[in-house]
Amino acid sequence: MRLWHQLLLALIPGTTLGQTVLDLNSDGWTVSSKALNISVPGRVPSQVHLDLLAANVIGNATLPYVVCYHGLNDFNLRWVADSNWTYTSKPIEGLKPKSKSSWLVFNGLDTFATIKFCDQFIGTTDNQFRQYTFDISDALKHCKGSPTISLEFGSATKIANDIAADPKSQTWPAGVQGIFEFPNRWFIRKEQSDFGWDWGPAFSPAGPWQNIYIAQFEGEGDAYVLNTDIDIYRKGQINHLAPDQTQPWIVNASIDYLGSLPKNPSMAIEIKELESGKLLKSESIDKVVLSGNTVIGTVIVDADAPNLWWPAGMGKQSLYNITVKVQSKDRDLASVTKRSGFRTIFLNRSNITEEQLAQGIAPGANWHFEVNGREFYAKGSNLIPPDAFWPRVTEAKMQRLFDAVVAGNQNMLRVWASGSYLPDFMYDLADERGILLWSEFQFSDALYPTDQPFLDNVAAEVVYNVRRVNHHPSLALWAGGNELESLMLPMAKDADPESYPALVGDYEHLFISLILPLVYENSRSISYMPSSTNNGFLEVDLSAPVPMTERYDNGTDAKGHYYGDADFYNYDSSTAFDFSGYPVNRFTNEFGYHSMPSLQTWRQAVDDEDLDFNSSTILLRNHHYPAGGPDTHNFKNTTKGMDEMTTAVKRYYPAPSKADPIGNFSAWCHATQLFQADMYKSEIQFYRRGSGMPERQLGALYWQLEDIWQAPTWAGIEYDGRWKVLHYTARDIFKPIIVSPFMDTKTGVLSVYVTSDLWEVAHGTVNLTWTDLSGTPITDNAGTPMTSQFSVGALNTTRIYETNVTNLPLDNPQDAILVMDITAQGHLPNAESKTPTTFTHRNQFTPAFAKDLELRDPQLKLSHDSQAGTFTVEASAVSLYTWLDYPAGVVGYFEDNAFTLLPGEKRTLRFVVQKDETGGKWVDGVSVRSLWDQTTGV
Ligand code: BMA
Repeated sequence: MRLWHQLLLALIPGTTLGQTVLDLNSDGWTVSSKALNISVPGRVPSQVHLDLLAANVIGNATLPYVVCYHGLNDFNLRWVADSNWTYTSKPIEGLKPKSKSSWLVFNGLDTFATIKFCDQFIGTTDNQFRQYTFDISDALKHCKGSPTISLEFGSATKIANDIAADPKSQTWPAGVQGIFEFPNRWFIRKEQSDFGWDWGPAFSPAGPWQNIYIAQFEGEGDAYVLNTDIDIYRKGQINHLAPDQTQPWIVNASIDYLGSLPKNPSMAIEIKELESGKLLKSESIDKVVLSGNTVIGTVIVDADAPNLWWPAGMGKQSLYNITVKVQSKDRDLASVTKRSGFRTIFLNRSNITEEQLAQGIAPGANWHFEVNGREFYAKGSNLIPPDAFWPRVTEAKMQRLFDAVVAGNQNMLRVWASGSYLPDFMYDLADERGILLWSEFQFSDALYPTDQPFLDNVAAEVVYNVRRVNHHPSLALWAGGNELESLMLPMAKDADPESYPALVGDYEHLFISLILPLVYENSRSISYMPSSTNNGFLEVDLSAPVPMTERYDNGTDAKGHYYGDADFYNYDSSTAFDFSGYPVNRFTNEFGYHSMPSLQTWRQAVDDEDLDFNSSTILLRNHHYPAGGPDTHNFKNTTKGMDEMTTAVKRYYPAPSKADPIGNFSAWCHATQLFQADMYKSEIQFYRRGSGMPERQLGALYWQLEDIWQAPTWAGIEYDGRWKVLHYTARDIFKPIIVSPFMDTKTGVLSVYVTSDLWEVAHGTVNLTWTDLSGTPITDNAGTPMTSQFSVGALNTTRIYETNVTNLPLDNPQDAILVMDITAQGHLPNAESKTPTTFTHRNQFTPAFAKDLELRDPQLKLSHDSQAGTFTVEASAVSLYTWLDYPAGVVGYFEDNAFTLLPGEKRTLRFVVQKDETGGKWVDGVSVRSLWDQTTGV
């Protein structure tokens, strides 16, 4: 049973001074719907579904995974989204009735709320992403009885439909707007994927999803800090130009407050290194700028004084605490401490220079990131909302996720447009771990309205969020939205060529004329581009009505010119491994293919009798392809997506056909993951090789890092943190130095490349070993040199071997494997030690696809050393995709997985435990299998 506490009204110490702040975040609220005759205990922050769940109205709260996500609840719980709900507080104690002024502060209401205080109307909200404040001084004076707050949330699904039905509302050419489940999401400023996406459910939650406070003021000098923008940049820095690394740092602190400050306040800024506690700067500023309810002060820090913040793998993540105090006559009026760091991060989209041309870089424009003036290879993936209900996203879970990102050798995540702006704690976790967060405004796969109220609403959202997260060194970029230039505008052009110029005009109005200046005004440190995938810009003129002239497709058509980043999906699996079809560009920010989650994960949400590829539950939980509307039974679309997975498996891998239905289901799920992982690997190694090709390709972010629920999706990490084959494979192919085979299927030419993203030359040895699948060496190593030396340049690639496979003396290409092992010495960027690091990598090539290989039983042996906490695997024949599995109840990852093991080798590995609910018993459930087992056994 859940205990309901009294509404706890705490005084918040520390950050704000001279006023009373009541914290209304607690249990003790009520959630009710008159129409449905439901009234249950609620809390803040929360959402209706979560409170209904806690009260066992929509499931059993003691079964954490079953809740909300069980079976077909995506459809069955639509009545929650389609209803209106009211959150009512208990009587609020601790308010000072005689305060000069009193304000309600909402850090986030989802989405359409009518606010009442003491039963008196206070105001309304219509944007999930904004912070709202309301003056309740009068209402408090007229309050009869004990004060209470009520928040009446209207149904977002219905309101969106009502707006769409209004004849005054904007319309767009048919077929352009991306509809997943609930329609009309583009009219409202709510997480767009709440209305369904091709990887997620459509719950459209409502509620006070962020904190609520009441601030009371007694007079001049009382200030409550609403938001703080700390902008650290090199003197003279301009967002779209490369910063000059010799310039001193400007630290610009700007505080938005409620209340009132005296006419000439001063400011004190103190900057201390987090690790050493060393004071970097302490300065009092007499000349602060007061503008509206914002107070601004600036200090200068010597160019080389701070230790720089670097992304993971490129150096340390040095952090500083910056304390900003607003003072008057030595009295502190407001004080804020933010943890920040010194770095420049710049998206270089400038034209290719003569010097670059001379280096062999193809003409066009750059499209890559530079941190502290250094270009680097961006390795990573796309982050989607980690849950359909943000209030239950815990810091512990996000720690595990971000630890997996770093363990996965990733240094950048694209925070995809159309989830939510990330909470500060996630940027904090990224700051600590060195994960760059390419962040986006929440617009995706649609064209958006441009009426003035909509623009004003967006402007407030943009300003609040840009200022809120600007101090985080992990913040890498702002992008206007997802696929707007690469997909939506071309679709609009096809659908309605006549209205196309007007539609481009609308697009530029919102994403360039409105948003760009708002980003630039609030951040000198971050680059902005209007759309996630683009061909860069022709010109930036900040005084022009459209300050950034996008290139769109106005590049030079001549072959060999490159301008932008690419987004690439191809669901025709027959060409999955044909790299001649992969995009050649400067950066790839999305690519992928979907796969099934593991059996353990399915079981968190689906009953055993439904664990079948053709069960309605499994089919309808697959949203690729999406239903395309509120129809809950679009089997046609979902079957198409399921077929893509099974067809891919059948094309390349041994198709499981096990007697035990669950065993068979599980093996099939695993097979879809093998294909997915291999396909991503094939692409990632191609893109990385491009760093040394004329396109000078400097980034690969695959779609998608993690899951929002248990379903077939593009994710590499399942809902509760379990790694799919993909995350292990990506980890392997994102290592700093890799060896990779490139087989041209048309000519039979096989080239082997070593690619490095270190910033210095590395030297090493490669061993190329041909064996048959029992592990017996092939005579004369099939004419291939066993070993050779190589050097690979900084951020470059080198071909170390080339042959024509059709000419190789192989008796039986279906019984042959080329194992490539490299060992190299090199220095990691900014490494503290002068001793070089040793890098190793193994890759393999088989002339035949896995399904045609003459596999032998590797008779895998697994042993566990409980003292050392390690697992050891041995094989008696070549073991492909050697897979260590672990039971439900524990979250973590093996140090390696899905690897090739040769007979005679021993792999000893640890399982990194991130969370254990089994009391250590999980070790007994660890098992090992390989490709061989896909078709054998139960
Ligand atoms: C791109 C993304 C997402 C989508 C994914 C998979 O379109 O930007 O919108 O979920 O591909 O289809």
